[in-house]
Amino acid sequence: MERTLILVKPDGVHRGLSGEILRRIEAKGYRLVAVELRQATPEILGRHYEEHAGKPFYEALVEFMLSGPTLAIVAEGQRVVEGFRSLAGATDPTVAAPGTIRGDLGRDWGLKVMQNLVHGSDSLESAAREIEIWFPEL
Ligand code: YYY
Ligand code: MG
Repeated sequence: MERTLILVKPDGVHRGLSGEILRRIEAKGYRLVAVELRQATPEILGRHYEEHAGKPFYEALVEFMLSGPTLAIVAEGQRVVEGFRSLAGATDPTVAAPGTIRGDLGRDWGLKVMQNLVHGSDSLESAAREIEIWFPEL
């Protein structure tokens, strides 16, 4: 069965939205395989965001992701990779469609990096790679 890696980023945990985000994943019908509150490390983030290394927002992104705990989730279901990206909405929360996690719960805070509450793997290959990073035991 298809699996994806979802993160409730430090802004979502700090704002008390972990439960609301888990509720939306479950209400959609996906199964929770693993849920763990974790403090990310530079090592984990270097691997997780390797595709963004060198981009203008990279340092701010890593700093933000180190700023507090992250809720790491593995969810399972048919087409869950695509399905969770759809639930999450567009990267920029200002333009993410209402009804999505980012569109309903996120906004621009005028910071160097977009704080957009969640991460979701963007392909089957990314999902396998990211699940191995966050949950090597799975
Ligand atoms: O997959 P997704 O999270 O929607 O976006 P990515 O293009 O993978 O970027 C990762 C992360 O970096 C994004 O969630 C916010 C931040 N970011 C940014 O702050 N500014 C950009 N122009 C692009 C991405
Ligand atoms: Mg991405």
